[in-house]
Amino acid sequence: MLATYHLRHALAIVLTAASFSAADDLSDDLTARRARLMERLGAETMLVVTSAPPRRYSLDIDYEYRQDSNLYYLTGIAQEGTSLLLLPGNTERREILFVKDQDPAQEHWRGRLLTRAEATARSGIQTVLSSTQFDDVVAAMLSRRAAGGITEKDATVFFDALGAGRARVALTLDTARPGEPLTPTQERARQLRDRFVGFQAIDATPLLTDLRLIKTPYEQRVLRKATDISADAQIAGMRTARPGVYEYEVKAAIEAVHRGRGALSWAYPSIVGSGPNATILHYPASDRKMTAGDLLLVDAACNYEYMSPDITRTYPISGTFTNEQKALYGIVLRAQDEALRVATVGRSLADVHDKAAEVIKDGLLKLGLVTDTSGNQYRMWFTHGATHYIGIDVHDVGDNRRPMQAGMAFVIEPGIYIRQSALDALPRTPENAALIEKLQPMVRKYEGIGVRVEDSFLLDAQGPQRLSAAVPRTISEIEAFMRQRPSTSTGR
Ligand SMILES: [Mn+2]
Repeated sequence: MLATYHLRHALAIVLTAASFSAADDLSDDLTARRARLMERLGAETMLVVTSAPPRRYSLDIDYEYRQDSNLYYLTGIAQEGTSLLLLPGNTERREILFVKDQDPAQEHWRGRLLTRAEATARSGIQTVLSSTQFDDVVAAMLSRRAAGGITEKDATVFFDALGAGRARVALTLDTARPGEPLTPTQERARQLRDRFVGFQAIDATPLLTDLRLIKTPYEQRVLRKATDISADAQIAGMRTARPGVYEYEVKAAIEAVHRGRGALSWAYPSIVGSGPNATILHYPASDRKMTAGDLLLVDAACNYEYMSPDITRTYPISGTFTNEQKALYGIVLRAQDEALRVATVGRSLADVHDKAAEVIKDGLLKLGLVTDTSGNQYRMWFTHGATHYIGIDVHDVGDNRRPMQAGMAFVIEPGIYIRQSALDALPRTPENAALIEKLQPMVRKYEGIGVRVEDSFLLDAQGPQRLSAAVPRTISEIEAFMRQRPSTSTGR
């Protein structure tokens, strides 16, 4: 097994150099993804997946378009108005893609649309029809009529299943959220159930989640590239940060690298929080001028070709950690290191989180920031989970309790955030009053320090690979990097 792995690994490197991002490479991978999904859907099922709607920014301006993750996973098409039908039981046409018609007037305003040949070349789907035919073809299939080049003979298995009342229509229904309006897909399912009979509407999301959890070799290459760009961007941020510089200048330096290296955008809005802002988990503003002695917490990564890694670094902008900063940073770093040892095949992300939490609890106890490690006291200072999957979505789909397998991609991101307000918010019980009295001196000592360390990992046959290893991480690496930077703003 090991020898085979090495051979395949070596071959993959050669292929990467020769054909990375070549269209046939992507279309082959997409074709294989759909084949795996069709096998799980079964012959008596029809899958329907549609695009994300455009979102209004203000008046006649939209937000930058973001394709639906599942549609992108199955087609590689980021163009709005795209839909996919899969009919695994068909003998001829099992895959039909629907794309917007070309329209010179529209394209003059909004940019060119894919030709059908281009849609085929990218997705590997041979049958490409107009998006205006989509509803009619779905209706025909559910009425046992030929349409879109699918003959009655071709669709015999699905039509017979409809006739017998055991067909299934799979849609990405997700979880219905109580009190919230139906999503467009849930609304579509309701309409189909009202109009047609002989089938049950099922949720395709769990099947897609299973597939998306294990990254294909193609996805692994894109994720590596996305992480390389994100790591370079973090390093550009470290070069820019110094006393007198605004947080937004660091953010701009980071995002310039994302866009300058061909990423679509950020994977999530960049978090650049200095001083006390480092204790705000999703600090959005970035308008503070940094001063000597600040720690800067930067949680930023790019969306490159619909792959979203996730990296956080926390560093002293003057180049040297204070003793208090070093004490908290050391705990977080140790939590990540020890949690990483648990990140092996067969263990789960929940186990990895638990290990990180254990190390943080012990560290906080030693510093006098908790008095007891048996309960949830540490939750005052470590307020989030330490792990999540990454992929097309930065918080990618999948259950954290699942045993890990090769091909899974994830982060480990422990953090400690010391805020007086966490103590002040405790209900005023006698026990809490005693606790507050004990903790208060230490909270004062560490007040306003926020630390998070996060790396993106890919689990392969040899164990977890730290994809974001290029960014300085240990105290000595960070201090050496910050001291060796150019001393003027020319490094920006
Ligand atoms: Mn994260």
